Amino acid sequence: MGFKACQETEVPKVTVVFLALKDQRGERDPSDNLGSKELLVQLVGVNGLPGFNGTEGRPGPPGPKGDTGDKGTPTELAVRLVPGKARGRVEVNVEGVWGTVCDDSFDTVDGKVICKMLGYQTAVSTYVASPGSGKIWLDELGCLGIESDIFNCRHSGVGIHNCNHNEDAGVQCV
Ligand SMILES: [Ca+2]
Ligand SMILES: [Ca+2]
Repeated sequence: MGFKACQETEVPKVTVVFLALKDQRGERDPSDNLGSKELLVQLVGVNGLPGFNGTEGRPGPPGPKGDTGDKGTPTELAVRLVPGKARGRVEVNVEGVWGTVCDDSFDTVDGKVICKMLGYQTAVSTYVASPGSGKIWLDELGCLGIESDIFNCRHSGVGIHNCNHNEDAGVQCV
C-alpha cells in the first residue's frame, strides 16, 4: 500500500482510459508515447460542448447618400435658322461661335441637309437672307443630300469664303 504502490499498479489502467478519450476525438496518433506526463493532461478533463450562437444583431443605420452623378452634356444643334423656325438665315455653330453660310452654290440640296438636321423633311426653296453678322463659316457648299451634318458636305473650308453678309443664305424647310 502507499503512494508508491499505487503509482506502480494504476498508471497502466489510466493510460488505457486516456487512449479511449483520444479515439473519441479522432485524434489518436499511434506514435504517441504515453507516459506519466500525458496522464496529467488527462486529469484536466474534457471540454464541454460549445455554447449556442447568440441572437442576430439589429440592422445597422442606412449608409450615407451617394454622390450626385455627372451632368449630361446637352447636345446643342450646330445649325439654326434666324428668325426660324422653318424659314430663315442659315447659321452654323463652330466651337460655340455662330456664323452664316454664303449663298454661292447654295441650293435646296444643301438646304435639305440643314432642314433635316433641324428635324424637317426637306428644303423647298433657298433665298438671300437678311444680312447676319460676325463670321461667315461656310461657302461653296456642295452637299449630296445624304449627309447628316452640313459640315460633312463639300465646301471651301470652314471660315474660308469670298462673300459678304449681303450674300447670307436662307432656306425654307418643310
Ligand atoms: Ca464663294
Ligand atoms: Ca450647292
